[in-house]
Amino acid sequence: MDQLKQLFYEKSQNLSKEIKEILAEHGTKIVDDVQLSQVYGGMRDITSMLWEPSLLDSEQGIRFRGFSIPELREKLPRAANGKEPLPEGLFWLMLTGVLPTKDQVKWLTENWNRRANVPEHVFKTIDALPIDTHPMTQLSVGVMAMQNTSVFAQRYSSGMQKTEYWDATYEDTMNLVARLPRVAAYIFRRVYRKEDHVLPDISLDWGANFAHMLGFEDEGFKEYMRLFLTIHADHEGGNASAHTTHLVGSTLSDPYLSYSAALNALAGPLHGLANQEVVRWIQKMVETLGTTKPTREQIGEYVKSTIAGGRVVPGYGHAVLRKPDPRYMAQKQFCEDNIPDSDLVKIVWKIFDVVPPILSSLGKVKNPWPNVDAHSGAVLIHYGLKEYNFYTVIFGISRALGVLAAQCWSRALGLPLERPKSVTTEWVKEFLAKSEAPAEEGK
Ligand code: HAX
Repeated sequence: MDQLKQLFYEKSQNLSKEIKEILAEHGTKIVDDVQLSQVYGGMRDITSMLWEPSLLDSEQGIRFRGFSIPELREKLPRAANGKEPLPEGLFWLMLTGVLPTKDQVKWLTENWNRRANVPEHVFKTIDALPIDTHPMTQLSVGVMAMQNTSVFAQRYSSGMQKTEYWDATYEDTMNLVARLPRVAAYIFRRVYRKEDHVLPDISLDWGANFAHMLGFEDEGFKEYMRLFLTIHADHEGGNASAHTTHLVGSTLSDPYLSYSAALNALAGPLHGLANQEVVRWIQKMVETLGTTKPTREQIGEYVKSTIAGGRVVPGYGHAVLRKPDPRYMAQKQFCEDNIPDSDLVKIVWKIFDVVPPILSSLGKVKNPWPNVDAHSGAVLIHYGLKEYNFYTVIFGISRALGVLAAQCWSRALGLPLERPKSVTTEWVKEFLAKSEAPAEEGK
């Protein structure tokens, strides 16, 4: 058994035992109550699922196994001469709850490099799609095309025992994460670089190799890619891509099937597609205003016209957060340190000055602050990756780390099929009539 698998096995066995004890003693404790407005309101905030890799606080933002993003940027191992964390280290942390050493991260990079071979039929499947198919759809199809190699599916059909599910899920997770950058880069070069593909360089870490296969050799871009792939990896379990992975995986669909489903959720404009929408929106603003250096007043008028047109301001607002997203702030800091003079980045910062008061003045927006997607596009454009339809793919590659680590935990803990209760409005009316009846009778 490899060292990461061994550590994960020990940790998950211990937690499994602890959970049994917790449930035996406290299984009937009430952790939440549900209001009718939440039933109609996208189940917002209902405490109802388990997700080990990370936890979101509405004020402080995401914590991965207790570590905030600034702490991770300080504590996780880095590349030689690099300042940003290696995403491999975050995966180790999410899977085991333990910060890895530099040597452990090196081992993981090498392990993924050994697993990274993508079967030829996957490329042929992608090639069969029309070139104008959205890159997120191409990635989802590419992942589905790899499903025939699922260790979980193969072992399940040969009668695998329940106690072995975690092992097969771990193998699929490691193989899939290792292969994803190659598949994503293939799609990028196919669509935007006339099929001039770049082979992997196994001397590089996971993030830098991805940048290399996309065709970007700039060290600044490689550092940003490591940061990007770290901060987008997980956002607890209730967001659409994570929850989709959890739901689909709970039927014992293997990691390829569940993660492909997650990509389809991430591809929605209210979720991951927002990063491409932000850039499209800024470019339209620059075009409409006729300047790459708009004033705050000009930006304010443009924001108001977006809202008056019945559209949302992309990159702003969040279902849980009530403060500026620490993932936005990490990117802002990266830009202040590395590319403070980019015109586009400066526009992103001016938008931050202008949008929150306007959204607050509407009186209905619960969080007027920027989220992660408000910043990333401007940085990618600065380094030359201008093809914004590809941005959500990069988000998707990162998100694999969190949702698949969580899937390993779900299978190790033996979590069951997910099946919440739904109701009809007819049911609601009857429920209200019954709950109001005693008070009426008492009059
Ligand atoms: N611009 C304009 N109006 C906004 C808004 C924004 N950025 N954010 C919220 N609102 C509006 C909502 O549309 C809603 O209006 P109606 O009642 O008229 O329908 C009202 O304010 C209340 O919404 P909310 O409770 O504050 O927000 P939700 O939890 O319902 O939705 C969203 C959260 C992120 C979907 C929302 O803020 C939004 O649409 N933002 C823009 C898109 C975006 O940036 N998405 C990425 C989010 C982060 C993420 O998942 N990344 O992957």
